[in-house]
Amino acid sequence: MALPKDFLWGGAIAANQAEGAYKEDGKGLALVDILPSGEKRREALWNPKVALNTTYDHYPSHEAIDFYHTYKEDIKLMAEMGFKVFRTSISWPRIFPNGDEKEPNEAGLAFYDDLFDECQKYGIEPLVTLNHFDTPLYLTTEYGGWRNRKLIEFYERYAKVVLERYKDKVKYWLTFNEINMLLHIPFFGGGLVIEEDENEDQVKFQAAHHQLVASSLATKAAKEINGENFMIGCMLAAGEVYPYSCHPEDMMKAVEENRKQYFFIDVQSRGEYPSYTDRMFKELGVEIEMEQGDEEILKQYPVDFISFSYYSSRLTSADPEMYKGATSGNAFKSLKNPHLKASEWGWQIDPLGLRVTMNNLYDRYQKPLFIVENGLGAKDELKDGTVEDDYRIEYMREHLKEMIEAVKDGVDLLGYTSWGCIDIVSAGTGEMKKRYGFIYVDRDNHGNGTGKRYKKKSFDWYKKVIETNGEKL
Ligand code: BGP
Repeated sequence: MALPKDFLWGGAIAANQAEGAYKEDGKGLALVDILPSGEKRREALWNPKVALNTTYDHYPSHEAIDFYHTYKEDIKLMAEMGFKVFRTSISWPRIFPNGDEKEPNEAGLAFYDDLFDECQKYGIEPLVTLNHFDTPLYLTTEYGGWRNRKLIEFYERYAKVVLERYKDKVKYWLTFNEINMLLHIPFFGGGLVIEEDENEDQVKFQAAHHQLVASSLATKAAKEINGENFMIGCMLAAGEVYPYSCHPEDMMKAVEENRKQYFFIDVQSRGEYPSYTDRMFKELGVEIEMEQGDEEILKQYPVDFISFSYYSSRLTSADPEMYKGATSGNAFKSLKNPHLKASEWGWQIDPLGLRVTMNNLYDRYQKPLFIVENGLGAKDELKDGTVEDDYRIEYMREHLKEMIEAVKDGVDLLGYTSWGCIDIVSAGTGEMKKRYGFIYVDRDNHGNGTGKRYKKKSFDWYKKVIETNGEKL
């Protein structure tokens, strides 16, 4: 058997894409609660000022799939598939509605007590992300988001409250979802509204510094509260950046592009800024404002494991002419790889790229890895109470094969949680029609539908994969 017998098979969602109940039991507004779906969402994400000053006709996070009320039914279905782990996030504004309060909202805390109890009832380990694109909106409107160092204090207070509250229920914690997304979608990643005349890289990397310090303070709190019983991980939107050609200039560009992604994990894993940042920051016109104690806290509290999302590899070229055409459909402005097929949303499909990425991450950090997102977003058709999603089974089978090859290559892998194990709202499009789940949810892009759950063909397939610990794909 290639995988360890205690391999953590499961699935992942995020509070803001599943829970709904966006103002229930004292919850405050999150960044995502002012974002519409479809094309308008793209505009709002790239220009948050639009979102802050516009009233749209629908906000997908407001009801999502109503997981806040259906979690017992949904966790039961995940237990039926044999999940060992279930990844979700805590909605920060459920605990601190504005984010800068001194005392937490008890009703918000009580909800997650019930949710984690439900997981434990089936022997399912919760894997909890502290912040998954849903920073309290007030921290943007009042403080400017993560560009403001004050957010370190507010995040540390929030982390201490939940780490203490759930210390007997949650062992696996992630500090920030896709922390490098700050570079690609700064509003999602850092609640940042960047002015035209600002040096965008300066704002983003200073915000990144604040998040890196906050991440270490959360790790410090975890170790003080629960010693070695907590596992704290960082989380990267990963996907090896390939050079478009064997021209040495393309190779050097790929080294630089990979470093820009790895930078966040380098700091959280090694506990210090890598030497290449001197030149990288100088070329970007970035000067990080450090405060007394920052370097010590980073050094003393590195993460225990490296988690990441993988949807595809990426492609870069040193030749600006190459960027005249269309790039692939994801947020990384990657060139289209002529050797790869793409999903209906233009995300290229590269299973072997997962093995490449896993080997490079493990060689670089020599810490356990955890795949916390991987899956295929598709336009599933519900027919006769099910979905014949052979395309999803094919996508996952090919990626799991390469994941197992990477383990045979010597990579230490803790677990695998497929993204969107139940249909939820897409982060990038805000739509329900981009479905990832083994479970179909009867809800459309405008929140209409019965909300009923239906097992897709992949439900029983994944159940068998887990039962055989990856032997039967
Ligand atoms: C990642 C996010 C997830 C998830 C995933 C799929 O960036 O961590 O929240 O949404 O992307 O993206 P999408 O939902 O846009 O298809």
